[in-house]
Amino acid sequence: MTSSHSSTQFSDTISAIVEDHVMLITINNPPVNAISASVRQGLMVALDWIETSDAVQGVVISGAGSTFVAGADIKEFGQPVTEPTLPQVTERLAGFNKTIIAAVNGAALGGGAEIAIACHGRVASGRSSFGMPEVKLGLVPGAGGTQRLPRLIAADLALDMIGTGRTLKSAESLEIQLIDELADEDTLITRAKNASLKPAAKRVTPHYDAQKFANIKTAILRKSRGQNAPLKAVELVELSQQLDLSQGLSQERQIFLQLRDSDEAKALRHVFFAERSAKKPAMLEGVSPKDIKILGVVGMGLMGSGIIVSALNAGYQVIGVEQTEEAALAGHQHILSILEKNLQSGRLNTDAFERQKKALTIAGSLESLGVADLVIEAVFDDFNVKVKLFQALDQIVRASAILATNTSYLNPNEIAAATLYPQRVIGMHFFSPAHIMRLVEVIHTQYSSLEAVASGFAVANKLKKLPILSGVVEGFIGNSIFSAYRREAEFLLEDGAYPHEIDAALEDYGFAMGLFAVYDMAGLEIAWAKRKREALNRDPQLRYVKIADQLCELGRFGQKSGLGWYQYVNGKREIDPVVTELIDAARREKNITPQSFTKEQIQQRLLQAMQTQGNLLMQNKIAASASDIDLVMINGYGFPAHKGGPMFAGGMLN
Ligand code: T1G
Repeated sequence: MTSSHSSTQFSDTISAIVEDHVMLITINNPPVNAISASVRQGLMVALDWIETSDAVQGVVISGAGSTFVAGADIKEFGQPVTEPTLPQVTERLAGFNKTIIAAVNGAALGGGAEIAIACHGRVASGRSSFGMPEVKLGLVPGAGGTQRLPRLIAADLALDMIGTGRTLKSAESLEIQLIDELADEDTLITRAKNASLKPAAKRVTPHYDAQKFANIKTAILRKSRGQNAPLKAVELVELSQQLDLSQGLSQERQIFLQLRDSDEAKALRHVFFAERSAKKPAMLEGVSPKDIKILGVVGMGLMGSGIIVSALNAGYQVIGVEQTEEAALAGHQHILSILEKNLQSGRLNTDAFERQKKALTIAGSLESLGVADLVIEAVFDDFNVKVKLFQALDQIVRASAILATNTSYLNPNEIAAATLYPQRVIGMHFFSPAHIMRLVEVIHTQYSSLEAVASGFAVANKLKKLPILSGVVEGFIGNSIFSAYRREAEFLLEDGAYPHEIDAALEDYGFAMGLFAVYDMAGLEIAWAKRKREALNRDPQLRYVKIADQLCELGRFGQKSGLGWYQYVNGKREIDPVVTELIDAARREKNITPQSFTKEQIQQRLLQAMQTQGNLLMQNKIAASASDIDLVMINGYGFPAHKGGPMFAGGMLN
């Protein structure tokens, strides 16, 4: 402990100053004031000091910078535990003999929220937010949150926060009495100090709506899909209404320690840090992106409209272009309907709604794109159509402008090579619906300048997307792995498994929906058209399963035609004996004696297929890392995050 006449340092990350009989403790552990061992030790030493000090009558705890405390230091998980533990710190705060007020100056997440809740009162700024995101890390709050929060706010609201991990803004936190006072930035500390000089408020546990509690519980359990942490979160919040505080806290501790070392928690920690490292690709280190202000989007169909909505939401000026005025108007209507939905759902306030509408210009010709800094094309996925478009744009946009193709399967190298300035061409592969799906594969062609790639990456970040860099190969990272896993699934059909068995194995593993059910939902005809295009060049030596083609030849294109891999009776998915017979016939034709497969065997074969393709993508420098591949499959193809992604699940990152 070091002290100067003004401030005392209780550890590297904990400093304090005494003013007007109040000690103001600041947690300063950049970048987000995570609760490291130094923070815990510093807080305990500070409390020891205060306990014996007559000069101090009240205590205020706040965070340095724009974050209050973003929770326990996730980097410490998996390491040996260093005392004091966070539960010991929150226990001390809650039972302290002088009033302690949390001055919540920003995000109070996980252990950060638990520190604030263990304090005797909370004064927060408009910038503050509260969240218990532990379930997103395969955990439950482990420092009293599951027991103290349901005693501070209504238990149904506590269950919602802890079971979903959602973050509450300051207004809602005040409404539900999670905070006592809302202050603006300048008066936050003063008002907290005043509150700390009063006796700790006597709190009565608010009543809660049992029906709402039951509904929230059902929703959490339904969404958990094999994850353990949400189930434990529900269990602990229920226990908070049955046990006394200390019994509840020891239950929480036990369950927290079990979950902390679980595979689920390790997988979700991997995903957490994978997302952070994907933000800083080595290839773009030190490369400054262009300053993109005006975005052009050509093609205002489903994908184009989604991209435009994301761009408006991110504050860009947007020019939407369609081949004809009617098509442009239709696209405009669709975009307005999405914005109106966002307004009605409260995702947008009226000012933002009006601002976004004004930021969009639509046109029936390309001429209006001369002012665009970046143009993204989302037109029909045909090579000639895209090349003709980019060649036209070459004559319209500035030489410094960037052109991005949203192709899923075409070769961006060949598209770029056909333009005047190939170095300014990149790929930006969005996923449908583009205003909802987070993933964007940012494609660097053999010609792309690093500046162009960095600019596409920066735009995707500003769109609040998860950009992942990919080189050029057919289907880039996501679709090439998806093709490998689909192929293996079709091999499994011939080898003895049926679509419903494979889908059951995938849903058991944690996928929201099995592969064949997804197929039927998306429609079988697009992939069929692609297979027919490829048929001429297909290597006859390679194993090929004809069943999907046979389904399409029979006009079975999926859910919309009522028949696909399954039959849909009154919209309900059912096994179809016609498909079973098609599969049996395919086996007989190839003299394959069907085997029976366990769920685990099916899961392993499909995972192996994804990992093999993943390794190939890394060897060929298409994917920069295995964790990038995991993020693509989790955010674009429904791979369960609590398994960490195919590469992590394959032990390639353990
Ligand atoms: N521990 C360690 N490092 C963290 C961290 C944490 N809790 N949170 C962020 N970082 C690092 C991150 O890796 C990155 O590092 C840098 O900070 C900036 O993060 C007992 C057990 C706060 C909303 O789940 O959600 O408390 O890459 O890029 O976009 O009950 O970070 O620069 O080296 O994300 O501005 C619960 C996790 C923990 C919150 C800021 N807490 N963090 O977002 O920056 S479990 C959380 C976030 C817990 C207790 C339990 C976000 C953020 P680097 P960033 P951002």
